[in-house]
This record gives sequence, C-alpha cells and structure tokens, in this order.
Amino acid sequence: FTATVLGSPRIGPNRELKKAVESYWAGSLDAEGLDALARDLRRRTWTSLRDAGLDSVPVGTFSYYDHVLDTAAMLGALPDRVAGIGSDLDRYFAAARGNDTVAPLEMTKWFDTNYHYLVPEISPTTTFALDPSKVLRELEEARALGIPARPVVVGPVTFLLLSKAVGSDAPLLDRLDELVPLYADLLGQLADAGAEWVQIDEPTLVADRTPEEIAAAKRVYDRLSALESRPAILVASYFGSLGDALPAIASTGVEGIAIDLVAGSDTLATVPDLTRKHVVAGVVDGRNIWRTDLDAALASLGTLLGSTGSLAVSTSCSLLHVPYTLDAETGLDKALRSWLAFGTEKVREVVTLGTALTSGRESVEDEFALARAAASTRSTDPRLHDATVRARLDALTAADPGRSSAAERREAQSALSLPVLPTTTIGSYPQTTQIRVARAARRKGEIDEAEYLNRMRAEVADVVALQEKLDLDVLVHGEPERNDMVQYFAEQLDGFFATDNGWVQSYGSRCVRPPILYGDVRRSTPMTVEWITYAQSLTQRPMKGMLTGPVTILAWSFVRDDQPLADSANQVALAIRDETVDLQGAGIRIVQVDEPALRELLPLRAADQPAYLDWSVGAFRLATSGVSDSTQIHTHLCYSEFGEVIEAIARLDADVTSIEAARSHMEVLDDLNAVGFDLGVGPGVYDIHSPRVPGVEEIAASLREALKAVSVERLWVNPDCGLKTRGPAEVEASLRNLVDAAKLVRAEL
Ligand code: THG
Ligand code: ZN
Repeated sequence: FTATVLGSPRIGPNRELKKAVESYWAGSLDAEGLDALARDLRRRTWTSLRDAGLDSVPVGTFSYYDHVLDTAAMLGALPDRVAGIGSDLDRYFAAARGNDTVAPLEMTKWFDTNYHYLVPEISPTTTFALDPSKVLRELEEARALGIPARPVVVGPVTFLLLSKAVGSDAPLLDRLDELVPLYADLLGQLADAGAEWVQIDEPTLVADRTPEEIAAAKRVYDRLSALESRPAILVASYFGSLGDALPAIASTGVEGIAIDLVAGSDTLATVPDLTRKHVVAGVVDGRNIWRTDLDAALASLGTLLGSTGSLAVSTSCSLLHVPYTLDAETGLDKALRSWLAFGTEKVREVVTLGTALTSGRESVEDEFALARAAASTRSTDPRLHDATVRARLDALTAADPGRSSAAERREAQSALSLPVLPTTTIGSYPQTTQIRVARAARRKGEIDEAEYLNRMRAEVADVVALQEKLDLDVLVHGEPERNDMVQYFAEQLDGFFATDNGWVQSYGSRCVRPPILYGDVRRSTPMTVEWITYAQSLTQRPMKGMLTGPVTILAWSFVRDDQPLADSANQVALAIRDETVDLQGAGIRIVQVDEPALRELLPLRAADQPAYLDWSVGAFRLATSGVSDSTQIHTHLCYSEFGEVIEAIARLDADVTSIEAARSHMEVLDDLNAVGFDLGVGPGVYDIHSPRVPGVEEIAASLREALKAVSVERLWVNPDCGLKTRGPAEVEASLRNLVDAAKLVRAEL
C-alpha cells in the first residue's frame, strides 16, 4: 500500500459515541442500541478513509473506552475482581470505571499525549487467553464493505511495558513467552479471515529501552515473522525515534515498519535491512493541527527511496489526537483556517503525498500550491510576530527571573497573619445545579450576558459565605465563571483560538477542546481581576487569585510548531506575570499559579528531560517573579508521579505548593525533603476523587504524620485537588472536618 493513517478518531464527528456510551451507563440505551451506533460509526469512518483515497485502512482501532483495555480484554488480562460481572460489555466497563464493589483500573497518560489509558494489572495468577472476537468482527465488517482493511493491535512488548505488575516484583517482560503464542494464534486467525497486513503497535520502543528489552522485542518479532500462516506484519512506532530498536526490528522477518518522521529523527540510511522492508513514513503530524509543508514532506520522502524496499505515506501516529474536521469550525478567519489541518484534512494530505510519490507531483500540483500559499501567509502574518512582546521577553529573560530569598519573602508575608497549619482549598467549588442551569440558559439565549454574570457573582458570594462559615483561613472564589482552566485563559489571550467543535478524546467518554496557539501571546486586558476583587470585597480574610501556569496552558493546547516550545511558554508566562501584578495592584495578597501538567510534557527520553525541566521551571519563575516579596505565590500540582520532576518542583520556588498526596501516603514529603525543599507545602489530606467524607480523626492523623516530615511553620492543610467534580453536601461536610482536624492538631502543638 502507498497511503494510510495509523489510526483515526473514534468518538464520532459529533461525539456520538460519547453520548451513546453515557446513555448506556445511565440505562437509557440498551446494548443492542449501543452496538448499532458503534457499527454505524465504524462504517462511516472506514468508508470515508477509503473514499478519500487511502489504499490501506486501519480497523480495530475503534473502542468503547480505551484501546489498551481492549488489548487486556483480548489477552484475557482483565483483573480477577471483575471476573464475575455479567456480560462482556459490563465486565469491560467495570474494569474501566469500577462500580459499588470493585475499584477501576488506574488511568495514566498515553506517552506524552493528552490521551489517558487504563493500566492493565498483571499478577502471578493472570492466565493469558486469546479472545480475538473484537478485532475479527471489525475486520469482517470492514471486508464486507469492501474496505482494504488492515487490523491494528497493541503489541505484546508495549502491552507488558505499559501494564502494572501486582503481587510480584519480576519484570513483566518475563511474561512475553506466554503472550507470543497468543499473538501467533491471532495472526493465524487474521490471515484466515483475509487480512493481508496486520499493524502491531509498539510505541514503547521509542522511549529509553535497555539492550535486554530491545533483544526481547527482537525475539518476539523473529518468532512471529517465522510463522507460516500470517498476514504481512507492520510494526508501528510513533511519538519519537526508535534509535537502537530500529536495526533490531529491521533485522527480523517482519515486512513493514512505521516510523515517526515528525517527532523522531531516525536516519534510515544507516540501517541496511530497511532496503528489504516496506517503510511506512509518518510525515504528516498526527497529533498537532498544522497543515503539512507538502514540499518538505515530499523531499524527505524522496531521500528515503534509496534506503527502503518500498515506501508508503502515513501520519506520524494515530489521528486519535486531533479533531475530526475543520469543516465543523465556523469562527476561523480565512488565513488561520488555511494554516490548519484536522483529521479529514490530514488524510487528504497523506493521499496527496502518496499520489505525488507514485504518479509525480504534477498530478497534484494544485494541492501543493495551496499548501505553499498557506505557508507563505503564515510566515508573514503580523499576529505571529509581536515586537513589543518579544522585546519585553528578551529584557526579562536575560537574567534568571528569580524572587528574593525565601527568608525575606517569609518575613514580608508575615503581615498575612495566618495561623499555623493554615487551611485552604485548591480553587474550584462544586458545579452547582444553578451554574449548570445558568450556562444552559445563556447558551440558548434565554438570559443575557449581564444576567449570566449576575448569577455567577451570586455563586461566588455563596462560596465565600460558606468558607467563612466553615472558618477556612485562605479563601477562593470557586471559579464558577470558568468552563475549563485552560480554555478560560485561551479565550482571553491574543494568539490563541478556541474551537467550537474541536473535540478530542481525553479518556473514556470524556473529551476536551484544546485551544490552538497560533501567534504571539498578548494579554490585552486583565483576565481575572474583576472576579477576584469582587470575591475579596466580600471578606476580610485573604482571597487567593487563581491562575493557570504557562506549562499547563501549553500542555493542554495545540502549540506552535514554528518556534521552540520554550519561547511559547515564556510568552504565556509574561501574560500570567502581568496578571499577577495586576492582582497585587488590586489588593490581592495571595496568588496561586497552577501547574498540574508539569509532569505531562516531560520528554520520553531521559537525555531530553533536563532541557525541558529548565525551560518549564524558567517559565513558571518568569510568571511568578513580577510581584513583591509580600505577595505569597502558591502553586498546585496533580495527576503526577512526582518522581522525575521532584527537583523541578523545588526549583519552582513557590511560597506554598499543594500536591496530590492523599493516595501516596505522604511519601512525596520525604521525596521533597530529599531535594532540600524547605518552603510551604500542603500535601492533600483527603482524596477528592472519591465521594467519601473523611473523618476528623483521619485527617488529624494524616496531619500528625505530615508533621514528622515537615516543620510546623511549613505545613498547610488542604484537600488534594479542586472540588468541582464533587457534590455540595459532601464538600461542606469534608471541609468542616478538615478545619476541625486542623484546629485539633493546632491545639496539640
Ligand atoms: N482541562 C484540559 N485538559 C485536561 C484536563 C482539564 N487534560 C487532562 C485532564 N484535565 C483530563 N481530565 C478531564 C476531566 C474531565 C473532562 C475532560 C478531561 C470532561 N469533559 C467534558 C465531557 O467530555 O463531557 C466536557 C467539558 C466541556 O464542556 O468543556 O468532563 O481539566 N483542558
Ligand atoms: Zn489537582
């Protein structure tokens, strides 16, 4: 084949799958209804890929929840605790979401993307057994429609490396020998069902791998390629370079290798075995939204011709990570639209490049001309180069933008007159029925903007009154005006575009609309000052200003590809810095700059990590060093295994850091001590991800435990994350206990 993609979006162009799955969970759609919708969605996906001109179409990438969970189900590796549960479908959803009696699988980030997968649990009692029904059924459906179908499965090496070992310390790769026969069986069945090719995804090979791991992967593909009855095998890598794994995989008998030429920099010419392979060249970026420079892509394909047996054009990874189509966007100006390519448009680029490769560029010259014209307007558009912003940044970043010493700041901040063990919350309060009703009414035009803002102000007043009643020390306004902590800022900053319909799956049925950062970032007016000063006017207690940090804003957006991410981060940081200064000017004495995504952008390869941590920490410091010593800077981090970034957290130099620690039993405090961190810290004392109300004694015990690791002047008392997903009643009860526990422990001091 000559033109393909590694996978496609699956939530439906109008999030049909999300709605259907949620209806099924709510009991308003039955399994047959869900199945019919899913089947229709698959048919539409495949036929549109085929009709666009792809001569090999991935199937099996559909999922009701997550493709790693699908793989666990295929290999008989769902956890034992769901074994007794009803139908296959309900058992699958129980593993994904848990129920009254069983805990769900953990969820974690899919490499450095914004997609989250479920982490399979493999225990010594896991007995792998093949159930290929899902992929076989999709293959059969596609073939019945005349689709040139290429089944896709997650490979055994990646499956084991992404899983979690429970009940044993032995490396999970030791269990490859158990999986290879299952994959062999699968390949035989796919061949019998008419598959000419199978795509086996092994993205873990682009991260740092030991020589033993690479050798184990080579053995797997030696064995699978030696099978008599099987489709041609395409080992697919994406999200970076294969490095040493490339010659290893190329030395096996597999027919094809997919290589990410956007995120990766493998030099194919140094691997002689590739002259016997079908190389699937990922030259169209599958995870960002920019139109491809077709001339450059074709040139790079041209250089590969001599080093490969045959060549196909592809996306760098699955299109899971981009929205369906630009056609669903109405608010784009002509220039910006011309610079972009979402899923459908990327498929067209792949086909264009495939045609250029096989029939010469002349046959698709029009497409090349359009791409060239777009690149030219993009490089000269004034929105991409704001001289004022750039001059200010150059001046500020010439020196490390640090603050005064921690001791000087502590002294200046003593004017806040906080008690020991100060109590606070992370920022958001429950999305009440009133908020939802007001949002819906505003959307439908039933109320005007002024009325909407009035209702949101009433919410702020309620939240402030509640916190005073509960006797919390540092208050927040509750964020009722914000839909999402990134989108809210992106909507107000020049240089960002917020899409109408650019939905991308985040996990399961949950989706996000990442804003598009296309130009230089400028803050034309204050973004939060009115809300925070209104909230402050209602109380004598300190009100925290709430901002999202530059790294998180970038991590949850589609970012520019025409300048280093570090430069974009500094531009966002400058806008946030201006906001902190304006908040201070308006009398706000505490400002929190959240960086929950600090860990998320960490590069996959250790060699690239120090540079990332330098610029990300630098951007945070730039954002937070414009205020005077007396203004207390807080930050909040979550979703994180802090291990690799613990030193970076210390280098952020925030006066107070609140962290998700309710579930990691305060281990994180010891880790922070180990890197010499000696500023304020609020290890979450209860888990907001559960509806359970923690008892006073339980929270007090957690504080006493924390005091073993942290001196009393440094310890803060807070939940482990924002409260917007919780109900008002449980929040009030939990916070009452939190304040009582703080008072109890203060009395013991
Ligand atoms: N905001 C953004 N990106 C994120 C998060 C976020 N990425 C990581 C993490 N948090 C992902 N978590 C979620 C949690 C909830 C939802 C999506 C991602 C969610 N989405 C609504 C849905 O799908 O129904 C839609 C929300 C909307 O209307 O905007 O609930 O916090 N940017
Ligand atoms: Zn959090």
